[in-house]
Amino acid sequence: MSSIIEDLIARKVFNNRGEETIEIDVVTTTGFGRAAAPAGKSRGKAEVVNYPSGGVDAAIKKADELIAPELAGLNADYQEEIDNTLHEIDSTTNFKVIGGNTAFAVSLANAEAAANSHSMLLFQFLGGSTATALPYPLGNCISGGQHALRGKSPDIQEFLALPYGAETFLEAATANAQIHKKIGSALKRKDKLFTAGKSDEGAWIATIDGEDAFETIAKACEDVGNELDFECGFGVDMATSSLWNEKEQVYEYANEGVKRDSGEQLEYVKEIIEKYRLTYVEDPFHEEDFKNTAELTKKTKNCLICGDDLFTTNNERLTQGVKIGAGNAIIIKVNQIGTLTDALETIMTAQRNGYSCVMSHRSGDTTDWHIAHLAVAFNCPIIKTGVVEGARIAKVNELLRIEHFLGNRARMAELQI
Ligand code: 2PG
Ligand code: MG
Repeated sequence: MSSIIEDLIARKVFNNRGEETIEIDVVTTTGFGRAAAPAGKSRGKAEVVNYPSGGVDAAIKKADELIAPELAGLNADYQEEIDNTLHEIDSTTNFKVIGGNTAFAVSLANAEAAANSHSMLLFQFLGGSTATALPYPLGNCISGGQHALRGKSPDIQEFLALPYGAETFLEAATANAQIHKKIGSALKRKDKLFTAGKSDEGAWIATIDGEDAFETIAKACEDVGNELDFECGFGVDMATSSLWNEKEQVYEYANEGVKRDSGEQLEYVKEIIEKYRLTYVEDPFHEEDFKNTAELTKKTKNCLICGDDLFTTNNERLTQGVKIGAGNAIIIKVNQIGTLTDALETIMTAQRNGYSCVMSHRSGDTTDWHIAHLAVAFNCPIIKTGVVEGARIAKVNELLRIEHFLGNRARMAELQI
């Protein structure tokens, strides 16, 4: 079997928002891999550049003219060499020339082509025989913030179920589906203007405030937990960089009609963690505020404090956070940093320092299911990938296939809350 790259094909496809994105095919002597890039709406400032100037068309041209000839003849098995070649071709630190999404799609398509060349599934190829742990699905049920209409729905971007008591992935996915459904019925009763509208990530959009959202998800998780007889926790992605008013140095909660300075924000987050027994809080402070994130991490128990915009899957930023104890969990979005090798470096730093890795989708996504494999391959205890909507179900269903494939070797990942 040989994994020598024979061809690389780039094309334009669309994501769930109808935005153009790049898809790459890698063809080796005996294998094939395909990957399409996702897109964020609440992007961190430290993320790599998505596309070169000229957008997806320019990216496709770069893939055809610069990347394909360089990769032809290389061995797809050597992921690091492929990813280093992408860095060399680009020559900037933020993938400004070829685009981070181009790097992402090439890197992932290459990994899959290598696995396929050896007749292996991606998670087996990357993770080896010990990759048998399934992640807990962190499922978005109610949208707010930048993922909805500002001021009309909760200021917090995502209200997420985390059924951490489930014994199998199937049980966990079942719980999330039921919680999502119950929340829909509750919103119908609560919100007179409810039209059963959903966000890009398939979470409900309603004209309710934050407190209503907390109470609704708390009740749904409790009820489903009782019915299924295991613990269903929940948490939030506060995505506070989009609430932060740099000039006034306050977080603006437009729906609530409240402004909070950093000290008040710290008190508020502590209060909601205790009041609603949150098990997960993402980006409780804006993306440059490592200090208050560390302060909060010190002051809370039994709750994951997770950095997304804070770390942007960037090893240097994570290292900076580790030094002062900012957070105890990290979102991994490969397209924030560009390549699989870069993301893996960050994952390894996280794991060495006891941070839980949360493999994540983007709000703009396709039916690409690679993150399901990455979560299992790299032993991530959580995957954040929504509950319903095609791009989300593609990942959930792929994890169900992996669990089925593993049979009695499958187990749930160890999650430390
Ligand atoms: C986030 C994500 C995904 P986006 O903030 O965590 O839920 O949103 O992809 O828009 O950055
Ligand atoms: Mg986030």
